Amino acid sequence: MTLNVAVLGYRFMGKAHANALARLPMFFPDAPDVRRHTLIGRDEDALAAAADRLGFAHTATDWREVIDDVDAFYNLGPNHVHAEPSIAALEAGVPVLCEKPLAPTLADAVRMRDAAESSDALAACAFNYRFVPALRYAKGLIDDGKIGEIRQIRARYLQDWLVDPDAPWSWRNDAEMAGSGALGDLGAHSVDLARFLVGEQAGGVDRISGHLQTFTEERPVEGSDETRPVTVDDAYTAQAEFESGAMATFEASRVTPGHKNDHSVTVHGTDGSLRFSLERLNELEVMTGDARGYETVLVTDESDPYVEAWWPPGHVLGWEHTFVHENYEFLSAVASGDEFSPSFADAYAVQEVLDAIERSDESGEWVSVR
Ligand code: SOE
Repeated sequence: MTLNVAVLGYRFMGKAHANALARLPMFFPDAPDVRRHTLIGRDEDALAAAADRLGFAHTATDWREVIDDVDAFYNLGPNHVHAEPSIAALEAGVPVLCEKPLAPTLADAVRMRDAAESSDALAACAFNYRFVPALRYAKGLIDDGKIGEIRQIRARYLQDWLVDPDAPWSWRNDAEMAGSGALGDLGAHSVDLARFLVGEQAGGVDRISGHLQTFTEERPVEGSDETRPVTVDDAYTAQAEFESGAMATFEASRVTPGHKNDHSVTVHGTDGSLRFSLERLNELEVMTGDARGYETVLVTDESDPYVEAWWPPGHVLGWEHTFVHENYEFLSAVASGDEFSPSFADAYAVQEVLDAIERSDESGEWVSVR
């Protein structure tokens, strides 16, 4: 069976997913046969060049013309174009893989969650960090009770690309298009990972207190003398309580000098701790039992669920491999009819937390997530 895939968006995420689709037949021979069918975008010239480079057979400037012709639809556009095409695809029974965060607003996320619930097609959200082997290994340790009962989670995602006040304005600085800033772009990953790692044991996030800050109020528009207002946060912090009583702190920023893509997650239980940093993604720091400190486990041996597909143990993987694993799992589920997570329901649960953080910032008080 060949799955024809249409992809909306051809920049950063378009490249990451097209690379993944191209790698599948080389490294995952049991993956369904996939055809990069149509690349969708608005600028015809740029689109044609991207389709050529990324290996797509066709291009289209309107997603409506494509959805009925394909077996899966990837929505990799800016956040404000997540809802309408994804809902239309699900209504047509076409499986969707949508980039994160699910939507710019909770209201859009509700519509997307509902469309997914009423459709027989798979609705997946592309939280690629769930497919880092070290984090899958960490989840296995937590589920096996190796660190005991979960008490504390700390997730921090720091970048620096907006430190310079003259860094150009983009849709990511606009509340209408992006929803929020560091919160939705980066915080969504942290909240999803916390749910992935400890959700089974700790339940959902119950209540939260959050704070958002914008340090640069306007930014220059590239290629003109104009400036535009920044209507999203540059950074956020939050403290949360899970249903089990476990405590979490979340933090993200796009204005932290010296941090390029520094996502770190620490989990403490009654019997041990786990520590992960995206900057050392082949490793997991593990402290269990009577050990007096963390041991660094190189997750490129039999503990890596994808090791067979790649290189001999010890030959490290990178950021792009997370997309290959994600595409492998998603398309395999499309072909087999199996479940896939993270689903739209998972992404909606993340969106509820993001929304609660904004509500808390506005009210200056702790708020309940539901
Ligand atoms: C930009 O901040 C960005 O590309 C995010 O949008 C991604 O989700 C993250 O993985 C890397 O940084």
